[in-house]
Amino acid sequence: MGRMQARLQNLLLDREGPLTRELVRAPGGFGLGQVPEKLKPDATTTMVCGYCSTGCGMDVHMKEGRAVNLSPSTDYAVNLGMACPKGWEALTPLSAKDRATRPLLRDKGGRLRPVDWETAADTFVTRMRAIQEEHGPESVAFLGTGQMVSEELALLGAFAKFGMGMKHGDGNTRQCMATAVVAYKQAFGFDAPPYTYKDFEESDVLVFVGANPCIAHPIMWERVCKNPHDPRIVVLDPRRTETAQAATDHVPLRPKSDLTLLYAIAHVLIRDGLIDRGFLDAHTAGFDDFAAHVQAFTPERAEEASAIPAPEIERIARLIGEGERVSFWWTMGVNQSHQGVRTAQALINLALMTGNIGRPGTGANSITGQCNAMGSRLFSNTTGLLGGHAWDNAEHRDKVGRILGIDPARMPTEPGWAYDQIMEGILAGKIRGLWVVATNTAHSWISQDDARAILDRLDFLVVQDMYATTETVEHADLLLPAAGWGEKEGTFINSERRIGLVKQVSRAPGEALSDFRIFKLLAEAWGVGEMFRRWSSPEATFELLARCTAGRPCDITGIDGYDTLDALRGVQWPMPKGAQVKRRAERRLFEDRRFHHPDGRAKLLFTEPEPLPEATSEAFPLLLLTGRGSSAQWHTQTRTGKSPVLRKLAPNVPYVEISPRDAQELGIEADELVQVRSQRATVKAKAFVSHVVQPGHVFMPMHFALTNRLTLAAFDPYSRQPAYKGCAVVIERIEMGTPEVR
Ligand SMILES: Nc1nc2c(c(=O)[nH]1)N[C@H]1C(S)=C(S)[C@@H](COP(=O)(O)OP(=O)(O)OC[C@H]3O[C@@H](n4cnc5c(=O)[nH]c(N)nc54)[C@H](O)[C@@H]3O)O[C@H]1N2
Ligand SMILES: Nc1nc2c(c(=O)[nH]1)N[C@H]1C(S)=C(S)[C@@H](COP(=O)(O)OP(=O)(O)OC[C@H]3O[C@@H](n4cnc5c(=O)[nH]c(N)nc54)[C@H](O)[C@@H]3O)O[C@H]1N2
Ligand code: SF4
Ligand SMILES: [Mo]
Repeated sequence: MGRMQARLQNLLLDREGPLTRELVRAPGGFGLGQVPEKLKPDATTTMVCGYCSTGCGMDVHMKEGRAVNLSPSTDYAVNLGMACPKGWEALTPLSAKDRATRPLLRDKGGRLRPVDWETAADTFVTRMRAIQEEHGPESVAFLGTGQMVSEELALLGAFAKFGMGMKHGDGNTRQCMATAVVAYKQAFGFDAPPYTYKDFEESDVLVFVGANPCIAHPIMWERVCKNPHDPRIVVLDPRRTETAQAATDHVPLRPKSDLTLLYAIAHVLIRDGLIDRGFLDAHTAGFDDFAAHVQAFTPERAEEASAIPAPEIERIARLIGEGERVSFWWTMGVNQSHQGVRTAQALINLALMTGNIGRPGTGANSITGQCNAMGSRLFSNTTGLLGGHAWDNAEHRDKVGRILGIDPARMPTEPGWAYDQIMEGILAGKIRGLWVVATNTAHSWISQDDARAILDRLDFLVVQDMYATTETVEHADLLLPAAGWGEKEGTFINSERRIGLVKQVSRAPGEALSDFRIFKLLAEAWGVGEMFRRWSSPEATFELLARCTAGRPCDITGIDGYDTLDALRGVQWPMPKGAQVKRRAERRLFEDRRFHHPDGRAKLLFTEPEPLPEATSEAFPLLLLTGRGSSAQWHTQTRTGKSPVLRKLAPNVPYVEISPRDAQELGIEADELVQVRSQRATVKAKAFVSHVVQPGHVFMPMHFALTNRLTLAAFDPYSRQPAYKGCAVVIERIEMGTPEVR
């Protein structure tokens, strides 16, 4: 038996019975510590949820070594005994019938056929290598995710870039958080969301911009509801969302007019002396230029842009200026915009101008999306070198190289391409091989007809997923079957920077392997297994990653292993060596008012607002907004779609929300099937006639693949995040003789 075969056999043997210590240590074995032996067969264990970035703690109840049920933890600082429907139903999707259980390889006839892991690994290596040999090492790329544990993200990024010699790799975090990352880096000197969830309870004014936490972060919203200060809750959203309905003040601004409106608020604050000059002088840079810039942004000018009356803008400005503890929260209504970074920074500026940072109940706070978007920001090796380092810094490369035992000469010296550049690279024939891990590009990427055509141009597409039926798998040449949340261990970082533990409470079906094991296997097959010896298990990897953070703002060298995370009930970064952190502690950043730029000051940044990339016109008179439809649906629904309970809690057919006035003008009845057309595509959806959307706007949830057939590929210039919210469409009745939608 060859060496490779022996390793593979060990790998698969592990899956049959409980993994013994002997097997872990066996020569040639992967040496991956496994959790089941740690778990008592009928005990209850604790871990964090694998959907959204809230990061709720769950008590998972085991019977005969397998999870049978779960309930939200009452002693976890995040959720205090609460969970949303997805969390309660988190185990169900694991036993779905369409789980990927064996590697599948597309044959000459175009059909995906089962192969063994050895063939899969061999094919991966042979095909990727052949492409690199013909077109250069940079002709293969990867797309990762914010939905794997940090240990896996890091191993993927390290193997791809240091082992395989890839230069370009990005992830779905680009679709989601890139804007916040850039906004924070430029303003604070480091990607540092400053808040703790306790701030939801401690504010007396909360300003939510382009965020719908009632649906997207229901347990964060529960924390808002626990606020004892009878707070003012201001919601800036073109739609009258569930959150807007529950707020004290809804500002239904025109889409993407936020920038102008926020500048007008700054204008009023300065004009009326409602700013904290002492704070600005001592801890910030750029205020005078900013003040000069917003001089021209009168409430009247903002009224014209936003359709919010000037006196109302003045009123909101005063609420902010006169509040004691004001917090600003933003999500995708800001990030997914052609001017997202500067809009986020306009919010940061408001917090800085009013001294609302580093104190309880304050902050310029970006709410993250996926369970481990924050982990991907620190450890994915995409935009930055792992552990909060920079590619173009030789000292950083040396330090990380030393800790990992990897030659820094193997490290790229600049960031690779962003997601959209990788897609463009495929179109230009520069990228020929792509490895997509835990994201569903053919559903979620913007302007999807183009996206699918682009995927089909690849010489070799590898998809690594839990399910064999995703839209992206349809385009794959090779499918690698992955274990999901609950079937492997590792750590997630939530929105408030809390590192939480994920455990194995169930066995993956068939021959599916954890992503960690798949990466180890492929590294062996590639011939660089030795390079990743130190990454012997997820926990050993965590320890390596922690060491890499030494001296960075995200320093977690004080966390000595998973047991500490468990004992403290999650830990918010930073926790440097020697730091004393209490169990269930809730900590915020910048209490010392020192930011991460060399001069310790935060920067106020600004720009001229730009028009929408695609304005409405006579032919396309309506503006399409997209986003989350319900708390029971997750993204492309590969997971939530498998739960009969969750399916009952949300509409199962594609729909478009339209205002009663527009519906009447177009002669559209409630629940009628209509045609939605953009310059890219025409799709059919049910008309939901609702006051939630304003006349002139329509909304479609992102949970159905057809929504992104309509969207326009436009991006923020600084973050390269797609502008998913705002393209021009027309809605038409389907009458006799209407041509079939293709
Ligand atoms: N149930 C559920 N929860 C989720 C997810 C899910 O799929 N399902 N996904 C998770 C992820 S990854 C993310 S990123 C978050 C997203 O969480 P959110 O950002 O809260 O959700 P969205 O619905 O995408 O967008 C929020 C709001 O932005 C508004 N908006 C659109 N354009 C504008 C604008 O120009 N200005 C302003 N002010 N508002 C605008 C929309 O009307 C929408 O109500 O949710 C996370 N939580
Ligand atoms: N129109 C529109 N489009 C949008 C958005 C919008 O608001 N409007 N929002 C954007 C945002 S914010 C986001 S975050 C993206 C999300 O877009 P995607 O990342 O494409 O969405 P998911 O459905 O979460 O895809 C995750 C994939 O990983 C698989 N998976 C889950 N767990 C694991 C695992 O542990 N290992 C492996 N290997 N696979 C796993 C799932 O089966 C699924 O196929 O969508 C973006 N697209
Ligand atoms: S709010 Fe988010 S983390 Fe909490 S249970 Fe729901 S999906 Fe899971
Ligand atoms: Mo997201």
